[in-house]
Amino acid sequence: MIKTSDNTAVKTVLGRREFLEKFMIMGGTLPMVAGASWAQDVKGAEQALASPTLPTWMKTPGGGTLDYGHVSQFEKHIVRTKAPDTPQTQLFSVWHSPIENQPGIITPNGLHFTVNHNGVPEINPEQHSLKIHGLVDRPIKIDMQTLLRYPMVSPIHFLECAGNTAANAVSLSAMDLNVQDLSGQVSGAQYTGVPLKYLLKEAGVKASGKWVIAEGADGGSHSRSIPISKLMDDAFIALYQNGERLRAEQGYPMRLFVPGWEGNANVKWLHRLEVSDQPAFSKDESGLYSDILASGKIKRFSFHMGVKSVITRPSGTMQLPEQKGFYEISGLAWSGHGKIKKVEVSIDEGKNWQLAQLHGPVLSKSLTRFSVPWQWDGGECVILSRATDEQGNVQPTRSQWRSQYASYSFNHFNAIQAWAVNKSGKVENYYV
Ligand SMILES: Nc1nc2c(c(=O)[nH]1)N[C@H]1C(S)=C(S)[C@@H](COP(=O)(O)O)O[C@H]1N2
Ligand SMILES: [Mo]
Repeated sequence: MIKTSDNTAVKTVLGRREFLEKFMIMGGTLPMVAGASWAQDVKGAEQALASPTLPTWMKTPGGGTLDYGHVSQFEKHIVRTKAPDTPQTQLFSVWHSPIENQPGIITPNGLHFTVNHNGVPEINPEQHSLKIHGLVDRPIKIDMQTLLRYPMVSPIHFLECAGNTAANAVSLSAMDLNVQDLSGQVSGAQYTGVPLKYLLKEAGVKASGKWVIAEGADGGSHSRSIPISKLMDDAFIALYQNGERLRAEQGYPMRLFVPGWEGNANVKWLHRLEVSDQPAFSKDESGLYSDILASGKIKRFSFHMGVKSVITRPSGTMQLPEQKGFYEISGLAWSGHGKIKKVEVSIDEGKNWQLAQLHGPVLSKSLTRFSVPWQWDGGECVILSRATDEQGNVQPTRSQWRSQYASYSFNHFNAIQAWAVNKSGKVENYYV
């Protein structure tokens, strides 16, 4: 029984027996308790209702509703965690997403990974604006209210830090870490924002304008040089993430979003775009975020994030609950070059490969969920996944990747991730 708004009690639910009878007449089948007939089930259900051992939530009115909801108290242990072995301060911090607990391709905003070089500024949107100047015909300054009136797009994209999975790039032996610690600097979200081509056309880029220096309003003035061609293609000013305004950590009130490009180039707290004829070689694009080749030379401007995949279940440090039996191998694949074309999975250390199912939607520069069913025979095995994108880029092996770079270079690591499963069902990071 429930009460309607005018306080009359109405019978809205069938009695337990009525429900079960109607259900059976309609040809429904219920999951049976082993060995019990359905009549016994009904009896059992009636006894259970009368029982004093019913949980309190079945015997008492529920609580109130919050004006801004949060996760169940029983799910509060699923949180971002700090990058292991990275000296962190309030200013420089790196937090990883719990991707082993994420189904699908969208990361909840509160769990999005985050990298901040100068803390998280609290910006008052009323005092914030976007300036576009330099090699333009008409320098412009747009306040937030005006920007929010522009036409917007809402694509789904991944974002990955160039330093994601660095431990596997540089550590000589595979560290026994979980996938959050190893590869949690990647997340997926639906962004909503204003395409940059509208704004650049409004400002009128001069023929000599080839680059844009994007600067953040954080204390360290994080800045990156981006070729105009990318900004005229699919880049946008992100204002929303997963249906709400950006969180402070993600760049509120606005960030630059350059789909498929390394996290660092997606300048948060954006306040200035300076059109230039050459890149700025700012500290943020020359120091920590460069790739050192095996020859010792630096590969300049490696913007794209390469094709990559990782099995998130089962993954590092997990314990399979049964010694053998049915499991689903499930993971994430993505590429900064476009859509994922296929993901192959091996359960025998790469000797044989099978095609994984891609769960739609399969979107360009977005996380893509894949899975294969797996009947574990209880023996030791090594499981791996290998992604190929629509441009034909294939994930390299770790040794193929390593041969290109200096031993200490760690950015853009996209090699195949292997997990070893031992006889007792323990899953561990493993190099193939
Ligand atoms: N202004 C500013 N933008 C920034 C950063 C920063 O410290 N300041 N960090 C960059 C780095 S290294 C990454 S990986 C991404 C992370 O974005 P996120 O915190 O939304 O995950 O933001 C980039 N943009
Ligand atoms: Mo990053």
